[in-house]
Amino acid sequence: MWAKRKRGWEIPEREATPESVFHDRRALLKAMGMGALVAATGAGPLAATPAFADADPSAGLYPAKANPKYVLDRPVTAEKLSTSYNNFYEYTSEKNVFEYSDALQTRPWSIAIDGMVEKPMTLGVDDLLKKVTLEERLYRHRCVETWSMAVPWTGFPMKALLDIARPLSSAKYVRMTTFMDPKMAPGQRMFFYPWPYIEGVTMFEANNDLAFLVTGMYGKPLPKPDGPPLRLVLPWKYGFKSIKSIVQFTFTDKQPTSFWTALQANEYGFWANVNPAVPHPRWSQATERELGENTRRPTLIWNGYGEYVAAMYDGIKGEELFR
Ligand SMILES: Nc1nc2c(c(=O)[nH]1)N[C@H]1C(S)=C(S)[C@@H](COP(=O)(O)O)O[C@H]1N2
Ligand SMILES: [Mo]
Repeated sequence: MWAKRKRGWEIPEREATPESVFHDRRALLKAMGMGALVAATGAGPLAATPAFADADPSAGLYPAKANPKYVLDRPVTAEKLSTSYNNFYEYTSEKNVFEYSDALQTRPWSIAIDGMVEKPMTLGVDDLLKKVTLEERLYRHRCVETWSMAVPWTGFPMKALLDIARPLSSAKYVRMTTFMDPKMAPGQRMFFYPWPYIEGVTMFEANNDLAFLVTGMYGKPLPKPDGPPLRLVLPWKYGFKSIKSIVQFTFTDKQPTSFWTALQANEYGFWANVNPAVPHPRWSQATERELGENTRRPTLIWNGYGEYVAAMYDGIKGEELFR
């Protein structure tokens, strides 16, 4: 069984999940009618990995040209690990998302751009893809739970989305929202979570070179567990900021309250910049374990991306930048 197959980099679920929402997963899955599905998947997690072979109208855009500016200090994580050990609470609060995420239907997929913009609009993801140029970037990813990975993402700079959206100068933040559809995402029937998943960044952050809207990985469209057809990747922040399967970008002058902040504000703040010196209330952030590796590596401030991002935070006083 997946749940018993504990690998070196995993930390116990009870440590990774806020106490206030730690429920009996088995009872919950049963209540959602998923008990049988879990029990039936006896072949082991990797054997059960689906082929992600859905017809995808964007498939011809891959592989995209690599941007050589972003280099890694560690090997690229094996694709079979980064697509079978995931956080996507819309499907499950455990890591075997791939056992459920085939239910995610990524076409048709509408994206709304609204709030403080010159003209609100809704466009299909394939129309959006026609307006941007895809490129591949190697980025490190650091989850707040202390696992990490290094991935070749394909996408376009968030800046390009701002050019399409034309926000008003009064806009200070971009609030992003994941789809809401409990029929397609059984995890959204877990009523104690504040669905839908929401995240936000400042306009400065959205304009930063590193802010990347991702549509693919490993030279192919994003597999279902990783949040297709469009997700954010912010490599200097804890992974929970990198919202998946986005359906709405709202420009606003109010700091958005994210899913995790709404759930547990004392543990998950707005800024969530990676910092090894600031522990999570329930564990240290000093080191991390790459998926597939057994020894821990030191975690770097800003996840090693300080040269690109640290200056954005120079003037900010009295706020918790690292939680
Ligand atoms: N909609 C949504 N986005 C999400 C999450 C989620 O549960 N739902 N989990 C976040 C967390 S905690 C992490 S670490 C990353 C994981 O991305 P990956 O599964 O592609 O590694 O997605 C983030 N984006
Ligand atoms: Mo995470």
